[in-house]
Amino acid sequence: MLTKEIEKCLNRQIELEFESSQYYLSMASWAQRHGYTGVTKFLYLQADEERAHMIKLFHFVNDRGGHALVPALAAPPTDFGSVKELFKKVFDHEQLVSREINELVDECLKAKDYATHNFLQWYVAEQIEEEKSAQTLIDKLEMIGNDKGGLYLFDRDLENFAPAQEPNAA
Ligand code: OFO
Repeated sequence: MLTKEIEKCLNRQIELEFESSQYYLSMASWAQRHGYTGVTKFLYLQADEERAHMIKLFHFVNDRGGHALVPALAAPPTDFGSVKELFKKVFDHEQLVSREINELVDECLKAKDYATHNFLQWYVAEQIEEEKSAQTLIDKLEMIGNDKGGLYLFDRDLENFAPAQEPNAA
């Protein structure tokens, strides 16, 4: 059974995954409007993944005797400046999520809730992958600089992007 405090923390994480999904969806829309087909595809996939992370939490909370709540969300930003700025925002956002997951893991240890602690290890592993993937894309964009041909190839490469295998289900 979840304690009220851990249930509240997990619902906060649900909100954050939901927010991430909406954020990436808004980025996908921006990229689509600007004709970046590869970036668009990547971001739609990312938005779907974040939604799946949220649903996974929903099931866990309800299975453990809590009540998973659908949060009210503020609308995400709609303008992302450039592809490089956009991916920097993705990286910053993923770092924020990692910090929140770490806090949550810490709360579980304090509450001696080892079941939730164990469940959250999947998210810890997933965050490592997501930070790495955002950092790799930023490194490539740094390399490209202002070269439009380079940006074209970057976008084309992302069209063939296959998301990294997610960690095994907890
Ligand atoms: Fe939910 O994986 Fe990142 O944010």
